[in-house]
Amino acid sequence: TLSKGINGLDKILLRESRGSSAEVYLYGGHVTSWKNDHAEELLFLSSKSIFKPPKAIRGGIPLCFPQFSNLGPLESHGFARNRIWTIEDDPPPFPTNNLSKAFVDLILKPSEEDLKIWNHSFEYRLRVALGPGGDLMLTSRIRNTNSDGKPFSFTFAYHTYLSVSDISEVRVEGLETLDYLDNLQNRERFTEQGDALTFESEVDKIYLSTPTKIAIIDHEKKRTFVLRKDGLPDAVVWNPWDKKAKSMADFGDDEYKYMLCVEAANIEKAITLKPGEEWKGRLELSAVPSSYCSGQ
Ligand code: TA6
Repeated sequence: TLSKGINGLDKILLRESRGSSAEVYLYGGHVTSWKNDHAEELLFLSSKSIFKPPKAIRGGIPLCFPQFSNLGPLESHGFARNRIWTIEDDPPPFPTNNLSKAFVDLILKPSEEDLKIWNHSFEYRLRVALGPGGDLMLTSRIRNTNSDGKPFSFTFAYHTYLSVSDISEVRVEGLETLDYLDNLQNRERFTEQGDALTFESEVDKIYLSTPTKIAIIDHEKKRTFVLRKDGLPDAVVWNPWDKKAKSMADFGDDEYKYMLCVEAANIEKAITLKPGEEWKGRLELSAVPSSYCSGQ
């Protein structure tokens, strides 16, 4: 259902038969809420997010396209998250294993303005769906529609803000021993240590060639987020911690304690599409009770 959200911005509510739900703003094609069938909010959304274009919504799942961070000439994280998307009622069908009935298809094409800052035409189709068990599934299909024969390259991330009960009680499994670029050390390349990630200070790492599955364990809530990805070889882990949190106007000073960004991404090797070619990147999030015993 389409309704007016914060500041009169259009949003869509998806509801799955067992009661799980999701909310997507047309502004940014931005998922701002994902709730399980006990109506527990699973994504972090800052209480200070201003919901006013052109500033991106702070939290949920910002779409970073056509450029991750400052890896290129565009504004940080590109412009897809700063644009008004439209609903596409009958998108070209695409092979998908999602049996979901609760979904919405959005599309973004460049405006005349956009073509001035990034001189390529594209069609970016986003499907947001709730699976039968309340899983949240995002599929991005990006097609090069240049009529001048020019290929284009882009980097991409689902900049997902997960809601956690206490960052100091969170572990991440699946990124051990991998190489990463450390954004806090001039993006130099390091190798991760051998056991699960824990958090006690600012972290901003781009892990390379990561597995398709990453687990984020919230000890206090006895809940494990399982992040599955396809077409997205890299993963960013980010928590601003206290100092950086204070420097962000649209982020509460202590909100770093209740969020962790784990971002399915394609960063190290940009994707190149010739005219007519399409890229697909899928993210699937589930939240399962974890019989989590500390230390195991
Ligand atoms: O994904 C991590 C990151 O690149 C951090 O370096 C930080 O800048 C974060 O994204 C948030 O960026 P934003 O433009 O949304 O404030």
